[in-house]
Amino acid sequence: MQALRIGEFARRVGVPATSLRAWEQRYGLLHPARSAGGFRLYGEADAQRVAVMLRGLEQGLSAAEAAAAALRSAPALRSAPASTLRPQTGELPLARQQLIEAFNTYDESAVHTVLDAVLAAYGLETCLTELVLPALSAVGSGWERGEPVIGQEHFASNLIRARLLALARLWGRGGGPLALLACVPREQHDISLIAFGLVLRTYGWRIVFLGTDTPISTVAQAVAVTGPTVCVLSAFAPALFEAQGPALRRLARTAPVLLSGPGADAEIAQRLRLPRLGGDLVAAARELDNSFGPRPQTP
Ligand code: B12
Repeated sequence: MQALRIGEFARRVGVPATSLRAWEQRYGLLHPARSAGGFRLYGEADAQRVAVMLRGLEQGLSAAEAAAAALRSAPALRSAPASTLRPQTGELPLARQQLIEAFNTYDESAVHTVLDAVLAAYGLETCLTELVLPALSAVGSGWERGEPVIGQEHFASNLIRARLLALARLWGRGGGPLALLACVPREQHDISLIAFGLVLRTYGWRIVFLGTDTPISTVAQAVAVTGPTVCVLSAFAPALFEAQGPALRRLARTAPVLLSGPGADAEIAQRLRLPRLGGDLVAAARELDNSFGPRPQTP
């Protein structure tokens, strides 16, 4: 996220500028840089501390307690035993190991501690791409090898899903372009779609999220009501898109429809004559913003 003035930053994080200023003055929650003209500029680390603060408030903490938790979250990872920490590049692999270990031992508070620390220290994109999604896939790969990890995998995915949706609070607010996100019928994997929405949000987009296993008729109804800039549909297997071919073609007459997720391969996109968002989800969010996002005004 680029450095932002208070108004735009407030819009991005979904908190009024007056509250942000109060949190900065009272608790030192925000650490703005200064522009050449002396304006305060807020960045990703500030946004993450606000996210941790909001989570604390939602859990019923007082503002002072939530701010303290947000400020504590950054050093938490660094306070791991020195023998197990390598500076800089070693920190994220270690955090990943800690997270997988926390999943495997059903240790909920350890999961939150690692997530809070990495979110505050590295920001959202890195937390998603270097920590959360690889750790989820690693838990899943034990399942692939026939190891008894279904309990751990359910535990991990429920916790992660809840954490990501907490960060998504008010992601529909603001004045940016609107993305309608849904998983196609019979698709239960929505965590990566939520992650995609969170990254897109950092570009100033608004999100309407319909979640797993959504009938295309329901998507069409939501398109009619919300008039999205784009409609991004996700599936982990191409067959799930294939099964909805005619309905997807009809939907594409009402809004730009993009196929996404591991099931959105080039072949199915060509067969259905619909564009797809390829690659990893951070690159996909950037690509979408480049193609459909607001253009700077030319004088
Ligand atoms: C968590 C999980 C679940 C959870 C989902 C929770 C949720 N709400 O999302 C639950 C328990 C519901 C589940 C259920 C099932 N699952 Co599951 N699940 C997983 C697991 C462990 C993680 C999935 C995940 O989010 N990965 C993180 C993603 C982001 O990683 P990725 O695939 O590398 O994605 C990259 C790109 O493809 C792209 N991308 C991915 N998604 C998106 C979305 C957008 C918008 C964009 C732009 C890009 C993008 O970005 C990523 C890189 O940045 C995987 C294991 C794995 N290796 O992934 C299995 C896995 C996906 N599941 C699998 C299976 C088989 C199932 C079940 C059928 C199991 C069963 N017998 O019941 C069911 C039913 C699924 C259904 N009908 O939809 C298989 C899929 C095989 C396949 N290709 O069809 C996997 C790979 C495990 C395996 N090897 O067996 N699962």
